[in-house]
Amino acid sequence: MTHNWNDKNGAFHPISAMDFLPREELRRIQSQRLKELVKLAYENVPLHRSRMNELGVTPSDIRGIDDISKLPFTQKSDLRDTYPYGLFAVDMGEVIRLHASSGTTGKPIVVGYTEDDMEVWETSVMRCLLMFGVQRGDLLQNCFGYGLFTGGMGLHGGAQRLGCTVIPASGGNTERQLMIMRDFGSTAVSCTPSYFIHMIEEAKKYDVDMKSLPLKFGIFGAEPWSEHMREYIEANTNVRAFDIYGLSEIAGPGVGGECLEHNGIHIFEDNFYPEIVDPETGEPLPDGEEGELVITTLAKRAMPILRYRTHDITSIMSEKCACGRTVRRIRRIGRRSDDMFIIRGVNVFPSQIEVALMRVEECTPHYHIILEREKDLDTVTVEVEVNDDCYIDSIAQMDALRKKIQTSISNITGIRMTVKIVEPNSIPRSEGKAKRVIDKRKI
Ligand code: DLL
Repeated sequence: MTHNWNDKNGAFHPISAMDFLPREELRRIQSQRLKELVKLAYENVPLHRSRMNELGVTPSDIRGIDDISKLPFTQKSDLRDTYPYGLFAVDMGEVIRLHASSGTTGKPIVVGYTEDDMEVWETSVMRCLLMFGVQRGDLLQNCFGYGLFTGGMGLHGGAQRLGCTVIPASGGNTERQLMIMRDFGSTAVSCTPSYFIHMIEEAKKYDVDMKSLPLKFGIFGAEPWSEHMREYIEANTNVRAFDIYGLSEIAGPGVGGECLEHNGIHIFEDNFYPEIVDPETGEPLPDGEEGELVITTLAKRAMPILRYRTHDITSIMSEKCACGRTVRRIRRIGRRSDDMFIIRGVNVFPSQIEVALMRVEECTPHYHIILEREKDLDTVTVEVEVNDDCYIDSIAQMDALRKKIQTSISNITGIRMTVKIVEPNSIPRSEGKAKRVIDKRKI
């Protein structure tokens, strides 16, 4: 059988062969990798071993990929509780990179990669880029943030491996981004979709005609976005907009991406095995049914992750894709099963804001988080009540307190939020689970 390597866009690369394997061959690889992963995790990570022992499962019970549902789940709280390196399965001497992402409270969660893990990650990003049609010779302006966030370095590594010219622009300074885009002749851009829409708006101000730029590919992810946003982007630029999915705990960007069909996200399931479970019960659901995405890292060694509860709500599309790839797809992620929200690509948990507020003695635990979209950029306002005995009798004192709260929040979340001090008892008290987040954005 000949594989449809070319996938209409002419991008041939041997690495993409993994996207087109016959299903039985893929399952054989998955089974082999799962067995090795479980052994590595059981022998080297106390948390995985004790969880498996609790369920009465040993590595020898895992004979193939069909046995995956016998394994325990891993949650974000497990990364928090073993902070920073408790889930690592190898000596630190083998770990050549660390990244971090938001935890649910004050501390981030830490992820590590061996040299082989970096290859798995970067080749997965590369497979995404090839799927989009990006090739050697393309100039990728990478506006994902560089630093502990996986977005910047992840796209960078994959694009460089492919042989693209990478422009490590990182996020922010839109005027400069537009200048680079025009003067350097970027042919591809990667960033959050909301930031690119902001760039389109700003371009009018700086007299940059987006349609006359050589920019052809838009690589967007790290936050939910809609078909409506894609239409807006494609109508106002010459960019073809692609979705890229990923999460730090599993690798970073490149867990999956869209092909030219724009009908779901192909998951590179030789490296990242997807399952869907009922978010309430954790029971596995069949392909096609909507539930919570659970991912197992089949090929990572520094931090092997068994059945990670992503909290992303989607379903698996197992029908054959017209592009010829055999790796299954998931529907685009539109919502989550927890209260995490994403602001300009940064994950924020209400509990982080609560910790920040509690560090300011004048604050009470009564607060609201209001999310809005102004001029295509997300904004957050935190409304908080202060203690009755907190005496504020001048505007200067009020400003100083607001600033103190703002600093405390940005120290933990990395995001500047507007703070509004509101009258005591003005925030409705709830008998059940308090509704902290009021999301007024229309995504
Ligand atoms: O956002 C990794 C990434 C960087 C993906 C750049 C794509 C591009 P985290 O900061 O750990 O990692 O956030 C992961 O972001 O569980 C989803 O809820 C959300 N997310 C990521 N990509 C998408 C997407 C990076 N394409 C969390 N569509 C995930 C919708 C997305 N949500």
